[in-house]
Amino acid sequence: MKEEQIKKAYEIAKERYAAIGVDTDKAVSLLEQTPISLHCWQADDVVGFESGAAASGGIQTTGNYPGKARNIDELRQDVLKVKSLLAGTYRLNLHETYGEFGGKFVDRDQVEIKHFQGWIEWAKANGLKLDFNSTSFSHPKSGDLTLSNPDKGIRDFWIEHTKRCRRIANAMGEAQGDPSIMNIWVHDGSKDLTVERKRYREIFAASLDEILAENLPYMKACLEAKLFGIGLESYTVGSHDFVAGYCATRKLMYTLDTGHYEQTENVSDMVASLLLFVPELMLHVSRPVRWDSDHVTIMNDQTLDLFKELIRADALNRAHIGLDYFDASINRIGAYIVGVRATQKCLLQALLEPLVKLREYEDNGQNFERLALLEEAKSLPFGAVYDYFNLKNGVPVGEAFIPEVQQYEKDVTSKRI
Ligand code: RNT
Ligand code: ZN
Repeated sequence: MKEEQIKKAYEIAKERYAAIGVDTDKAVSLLEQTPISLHCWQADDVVGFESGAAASGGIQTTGNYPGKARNIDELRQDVLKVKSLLAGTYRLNLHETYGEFGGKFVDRDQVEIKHFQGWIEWAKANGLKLDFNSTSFSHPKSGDLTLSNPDKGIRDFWIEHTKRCRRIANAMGEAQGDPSIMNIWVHDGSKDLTVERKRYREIFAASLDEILAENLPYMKACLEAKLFGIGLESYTVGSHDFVAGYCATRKLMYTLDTGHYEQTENVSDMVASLLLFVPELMLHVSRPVRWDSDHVTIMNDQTLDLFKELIRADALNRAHIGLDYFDASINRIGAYIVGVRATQKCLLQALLEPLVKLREYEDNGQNFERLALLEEAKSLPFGAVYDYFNLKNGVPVGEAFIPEVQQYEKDVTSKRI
C-alpha cells in the first residue's frame, strides 16, 4: 500500500470516528505510549540459560520449528528484531533462568543482582524496561509443591529464591526509574485427589507473607492464578479464589492470564470485579485452545473483550500488559509479531469505542440503541487507524512484516543448527 493511500484512509476514518465522538489521534497516541511487555520465553521455548532443559512443572511447549535462540546473544538479537518491526513502547519480561551465569551453575537460591547486571545495561541501551519472574519450575526441587511444600527444607529453598528475585526486580526498577513488575507463579498442585487442600494453601500464604515482607520500593510483585497444570490436574494451590483473596487482603497486584480459567468462563468480566479489590492487574495475554495451550495471541472476541473491559473500567493506568504464550511449531519471531499486533489491534478497538454515546444510551434505558451502536462499532474502519499508527512510526504496515521475518529466518535463525 502506498503511503498516500494509508494517510487518505486514515483521514476518512478519523472523520467517521469523530462523527460518533471518538478522537482517533488520541487513540493512536495512547497506543504508542502504552507499554507491552514482551515475554522473553517465546524466543527459546521456555528453556533459559541455566541448564538447557525443556520446561517442566505444569507447562509444556510443543513443536520443534528450527531456529530457537540458544544463548543470551541470540535471544537479544531476536528481541531487537521483533522490536524493530513494531510500533509502540516495549518492556522485556525475563525469568530468573535467563540470567547471565557465565557458564557456571548458579542454583536458584544463590541468584544475585549481578547475574542480571548485563541485562539491565543492555535494556537501557536499547530503550527497554525490564519486568521479572521468579522461576520455581524446571528444577530438581520443583516437584509438585514449592512454596506450599510442608517440607521446610524445600519450602525455604523456594522462599529464598523468590526473595532474591524480588531484590533483582528492585535493582532493575531502580536502574530504569520505573518499577519492575515481578510475577510469582508457582505450579504447586496435585495430579490426583488430595485431602490437604487447605493445608497447602495455608503454607503458601505464609510463604508469600514472608517473601513480601521486605520493603522494596522499586519493584511491584504480582501473583498469578491458575486453573490447573499438566500432570497436576486435580488441585492447584494458587487457584483463582486463593489468589483473588490473597491479593485483595494484601493489596497485591493480581496476574490475570487469559488461559488460566475454565474454557467457557468470561475472563474479561473479571477485570471489573478484581479492580474493585486489588490495586492493579498484570495481564498475560494468551490464547487457550481447548486448554491452557499458550497458542499465539490473535484478535479474537476474548482478547477484544478483555481490552474493552479495561478501557470501560478506565483502568489502562492500573493494568500492565504482558504476553504469555510459547509456540515452538512456527517461526518464533513471527509468533511474537503476530501476538503483539493482535494485542495492539484489540487495545486500539477498545480505545476507539464510542463510549460516551453508549453510556448515554444505557443511562437513558435506550437498549436497542446501545445494541445497535455496539454492533455498528464493530465494522468501523479501525484497520485504517492501525495502518496509520504503523506508518507514522516507520514500521511495516499490514502483512509487509512477513517478508521481513522470512529474510531474518534466511539470514539468521535458519543457521542455528
Ligand atoms: C504458566 C503461567 C506462567 C508461565 C511463565 C513462563 O501457566 O502462565 O506465567 O507461562 O511464567
Ligand atoms: Zn502466565
